Amino acid sequence: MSAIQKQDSAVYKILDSEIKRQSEGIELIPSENYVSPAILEAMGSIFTNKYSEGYPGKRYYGGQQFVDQIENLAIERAKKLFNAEHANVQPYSGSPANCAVYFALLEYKDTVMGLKLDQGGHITHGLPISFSGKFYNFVPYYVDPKTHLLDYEAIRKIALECKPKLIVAGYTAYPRDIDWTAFKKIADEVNAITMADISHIAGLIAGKQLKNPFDAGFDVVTTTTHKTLRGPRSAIIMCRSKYAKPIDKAVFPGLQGGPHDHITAAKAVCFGEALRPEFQIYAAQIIKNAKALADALAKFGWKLITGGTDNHLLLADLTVFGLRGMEAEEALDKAGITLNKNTVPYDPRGPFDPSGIRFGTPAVTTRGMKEPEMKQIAKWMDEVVKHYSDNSCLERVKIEVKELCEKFPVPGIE
Ligand code: DSN
Repeated sequence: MSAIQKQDSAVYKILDSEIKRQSEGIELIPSENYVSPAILEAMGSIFTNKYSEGYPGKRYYGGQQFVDQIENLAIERAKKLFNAEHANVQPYSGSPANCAVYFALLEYKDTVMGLKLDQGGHITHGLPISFSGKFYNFVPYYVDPKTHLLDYEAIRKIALECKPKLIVAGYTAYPRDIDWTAFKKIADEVNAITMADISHIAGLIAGKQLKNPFDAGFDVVTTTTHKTLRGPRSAIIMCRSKYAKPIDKAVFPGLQGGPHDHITAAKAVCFGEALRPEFQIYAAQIIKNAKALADALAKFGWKLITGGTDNHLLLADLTVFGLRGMEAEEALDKAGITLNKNTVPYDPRGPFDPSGIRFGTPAVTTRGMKEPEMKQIAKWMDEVVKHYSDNSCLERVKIEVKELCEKFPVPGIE
């Protein structure tokens, strides 16, 4: 960072503080991770200087010899990683990727099914004030009110009634495995297109720890690349060949102009990393760590939604301890532990001040932390939550957190 330091002290100062925050604290936001130095280099590379509207071999600017190579490499690696017939690596991020799929395969006001946002869906899965809810007739499905698990029979009944053109499966706060085959069966009964948004669990699928929706016959799979997949902040769309043309057309020129070629380069590096056998060990450890965290918190009397986890994330209802998600998030932040407040299924409170918190293990696992560290983190979380207004407790935990973090450096931070 010597160039920034020399040229722009205001930016340097802020960046330096963020480096300190990331290295001295425990990151439990389940959608965050630390990229490798190679991915950081690709994101900061001279590919950022290039414009390349179009696709490899058919561009609207000159000088594409090497951009075409990098985009083709990213495409081939993505296809191999997820066993996909077609991949588009140009979407800027998850919401634009989902938007492109709808734009390609639906007409205005077509019926679509998605899990209700406050039960673990996503804004692009039909939130009424987002483009998805405004342009399409989203019919929500729900988790079971008692078990908080997906109830496939109840989902089937809604599908038979509303006859959706497309069904979205894939979640931001669902701690359990997804039965892709059950979704595909429901969709086939009503002749609907199947779309999996695997943004949260892409790394666990690529690392062969969770099932791949394409193996169950899904038509379209979207994913961000920066969560468990541990790549740059971006997204890709994969699909069966028969949907390739409309989806490519929807991405460019339908919704986007020039792709971000430096990010495409970083996606190629990310997919290369995820294709290595070590990545499977990483993905397995994410789940082992999440389960260890769940077990330890359950012993402290925590109310975990669905009782635990099959993946990288956990959701806890904190009202049993007499505090709200926001209070817990703030207290844990002061103690050097970052996570996010989150609604729990059938939450009587709203999304800005919900009953729960959401947390997970992708980032701490990247740092090399394992089950013993998860036990320690659970102990700190429990102490903070049960003494959230006791500043001396929060300050002591912050010091202890920093001591642990010093033993587990963040990749890319020296
Ligand atoms: N914002 C992401 C998350 O945190 O889950 C979803 O897009």
